[in-house]
Amino acid sequence: MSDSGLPRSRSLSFARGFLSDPLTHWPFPTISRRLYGNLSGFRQNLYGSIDSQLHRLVGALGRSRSPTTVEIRAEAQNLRRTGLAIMNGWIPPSTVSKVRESMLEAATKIGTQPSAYIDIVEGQDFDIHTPEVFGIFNSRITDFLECYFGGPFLINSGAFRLTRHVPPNIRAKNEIYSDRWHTDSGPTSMLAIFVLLNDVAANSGPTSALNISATRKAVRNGYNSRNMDDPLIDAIEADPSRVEMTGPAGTIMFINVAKCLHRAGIPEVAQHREWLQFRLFPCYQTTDLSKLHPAKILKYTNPSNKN
Ligand SMILES: O=C(O)CCC(=O)C(=O)O
Ligand SMILES: [Fe+2]
Repeated sequence: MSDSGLPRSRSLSFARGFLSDPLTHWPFPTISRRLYGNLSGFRQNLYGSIDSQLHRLVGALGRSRSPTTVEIRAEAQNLRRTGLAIMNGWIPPSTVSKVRESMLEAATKIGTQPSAYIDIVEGQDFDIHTPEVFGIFNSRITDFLECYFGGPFLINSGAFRLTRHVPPNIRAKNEIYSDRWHTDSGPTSMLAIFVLLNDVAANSGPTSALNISATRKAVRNGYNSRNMDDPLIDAIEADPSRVEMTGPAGTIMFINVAKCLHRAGIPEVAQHREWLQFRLFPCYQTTDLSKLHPAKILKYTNPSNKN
C-alpha cells in the first residue's frame, strides 16, 4: 500500500458514509451534543422535537380535550420540563401481582437468558403470553399520558427483565445490562414507562437517572461514552438531581430516555430486580392499548429497526 493509501481509503469511506447518512457523521454528533445536550444524535433530536410539537399542535386544534385534573396537568407539564417522574400508587396492587405472576411464568416458558444474570420476555410475546400486562394502562395513566403527549399515543415496544447480581470481574469486562450511563438512541418524542414488579431497594439494582438539565450539563462537560473509566462519571453519580427508582412493586418511572442519562443498577449478591418497560409515541388517532403498534417516525430515525 502506498503512503497515502490508508488516509485515502479512510477519506473515501468517510465520504461514502457521510453521503449516505450525513446527520450521523462528523460534525453533527458533536454539534448535537452541544446543542441538545444529550447523546441521542442530531436526527433523533431534530425529528423528535418536530414529531412532539406537531402532535401537540394537532391534538390542541382537533379535539375537545378529555377532562383532566389540574394536578394531572401540572404533573404532565413537569414531566415535559424535567424528562423524569416517579409515581406510586397509580396501579392497584391486585393488577401488579397478576402481571407479575404471568410475567414470571412467561419468563420460565418462553423467556430468553442472554446470560446467567438476566432473564428477558420480549414485548412481541406480551399479547399472547401475558395479556394482563396491558392492564397497567388504566384511566389514570392514560389520562396522564394523553396530557403529556397532547393527544393519543401508541405502545411501540415493551420488555420484561429480571436482573441478578453480576460479579465485579465480569462487569469490568463487559456491560451486562445497560448498566453504564447512556441515553437511548430513539427520537426525543418517545417516552418510556418503567414499572417495578418486585419491591426494589437501593441494594436491588434500581435504575438511576438524571433529569434533562443535569444531563445537558454532564454532556456539555464532555461525557460522551459508556466507558466505565470516564472520570466524568463521578460527577454524574454525585449530581443532586440523580434519582434511584426504588419502591414497592407497582412503582412507575416515566422517563424521556433519549434526553435523560440513565443506567441500570447491579443488584447485590442474592438480590434481584423485576422490571417492565414500554416505549410510547404520540399519534393522531386513539390506538388499541392492548397491543404493540409500529411508530412511523422510526422509519426515518431508526431505519434498521423493523418496528
Ligand atoms: O434496566 C434499567 O434500569 C435500564 C435499562 C436501560 O437503560 C435500557 O434498556 O436502555
Ligand atoms: Fe436505556
